[in-house]
Amino acid sequence: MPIFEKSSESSVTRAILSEFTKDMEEAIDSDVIIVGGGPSGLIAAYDLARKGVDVVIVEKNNYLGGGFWMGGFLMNSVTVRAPANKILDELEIRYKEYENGLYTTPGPLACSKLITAACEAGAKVLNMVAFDDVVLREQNRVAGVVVNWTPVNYLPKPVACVDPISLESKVVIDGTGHDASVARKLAERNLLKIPGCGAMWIEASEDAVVEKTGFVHPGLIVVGMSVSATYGLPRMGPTFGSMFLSGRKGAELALKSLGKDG
Ligand code: 48F
Repeated sequence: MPIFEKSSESSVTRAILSEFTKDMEEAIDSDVIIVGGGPSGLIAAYDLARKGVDVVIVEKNNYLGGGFWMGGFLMNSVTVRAPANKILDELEIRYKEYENGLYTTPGPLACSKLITAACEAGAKVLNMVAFDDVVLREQNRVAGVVVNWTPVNYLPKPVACVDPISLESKVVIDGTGHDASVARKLAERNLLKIPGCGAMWIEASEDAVVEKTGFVHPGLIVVGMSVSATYGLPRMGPTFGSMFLSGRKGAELALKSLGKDG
């Protein structure tokens, strides 16, 4: 007596393909595209999706979480400074106080719970999909992204001529971390200047990243470390409170521009 229900190779392949086709069709037009599924992008996705916004995360890796799986130097504990621990409370992620206002939580636990929160809230995910370029409309407003399969970037030259496709959205959020990939594309076209991150200074950088989070160009919001790269702010290393608060602020600004903040 077999343990599992009867099925076949063709049914399994069809099941995957039909779901993929549906997911892809839904991602073609959305309210908000978030490029990069690190901690700042995930918080933005979580906040937007639970407010009923149609949100798509474009992530070049086959996993979400970015740098949030580890706390630096391949050590698992990630740190968060007050008041961002309130977001850990909200997501029911357990943590410990190390010293006044400085908290630690295991990266694998915190990261997987944040991913779960964003996905459960309804954020759609396209993984192994790399941002390649922006869609620009009148007055150079960012109106979407041009994407390709991540592996295409690693093909040998003779077979690398695979055209990308485009996805449209009302707002794009750059959550690509230090790369600031979306903002950098605008810089390539002389529409922005990107100085890159400054040297390490945790104390100053976390406040500055949250303060500067916002629209850098019509249609484009920067969150997380892409804010730092875009404005030349100091880097902060393995502490994540400002990634949460920046992602949350980015979501609020997106909601406002969509007229859904009421
Ligand atoms: O780097 P990442 O975790 O960005 P973040 O949300 O958080 C930064 C912290 O992890 C840490 C720090 C402060 O605490 O210094 O570094 O700002 O996540 C960025 C995500 O974007 C994806 C990348 O794989 C990662 O998951 N990404 C980067 N470039 C692209 C991209 C691209 N061109 N297309 C799609 N995804």
